[in-house]
Amino acid sequence: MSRIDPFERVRRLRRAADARGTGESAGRVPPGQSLTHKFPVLTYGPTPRVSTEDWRLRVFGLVEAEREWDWPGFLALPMETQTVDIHCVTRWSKLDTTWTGVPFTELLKQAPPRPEADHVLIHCHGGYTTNMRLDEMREPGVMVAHRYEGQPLEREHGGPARLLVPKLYLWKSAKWVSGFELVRGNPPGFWERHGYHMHGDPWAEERFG
Ligand SMILES: Nc1nc2c(c(=O)[nH]1)N[C@H]1C(S)=C(S)[C@@H](COP(=O)(O)O)O[C@H]1N2
Ligand SMILES: [Mo]
Repeated sequence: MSRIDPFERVRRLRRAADARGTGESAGRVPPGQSLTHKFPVLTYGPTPRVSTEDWRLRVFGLVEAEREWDWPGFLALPMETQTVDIHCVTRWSKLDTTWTGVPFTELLKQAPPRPEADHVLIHCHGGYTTNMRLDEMREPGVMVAHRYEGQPLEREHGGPARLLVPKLYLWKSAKWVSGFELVRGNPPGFWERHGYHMHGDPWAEERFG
């Protein structure tokens, strides 16, 4: 016989249904993922320490004109705030996370890609890299985020600023981002060289290459 009171039992069943994506979160949890209300930190290697004084962001490679922003210059760019679900390949998903940042398309306006460019290799302080298709980098929602839930982005989550690519697994959302290199061809980034999928769509479970 269960000693759990019936209301607690219902709450537990609801939470379990949510974690499977069958409750209120139905249709929002990709296959093989579970919901978390925490915000786990996943970093390979040491956590870089980047002051806003030293911070720079470059767009370079196959562009008509290279551009570099310092922190005040970056903050002067047009900003957006969006609420999105995020999905980590280690099988957690988190719903309704709110981010503020500069849409990637705003950076491209000042550093237009050359016609032959078709991918972007993303560089970070600390050496992490990841690769993206240029057409997907232009999609709404792709931003260099510097605020999370209305607060400055914490260092462990990529502060001062990180890339956010909500529709792909979170390893594409490079923390402590320092540069976008426009390239032709699709050079694998750090995790892509270590067996992760070249694309990383959570709905197609593109986990491993
Ligand atoms: N520079 C850098 N960016 C990174 C990583 C990293 O190790 N270094 N890890 C990636 C991985 S695998 C994930 S799942 C997310 C985790 O972001 P979080 O620590 O804010 O949850 O950051 C991604 N961006
Ligand atoms: Mo990850």
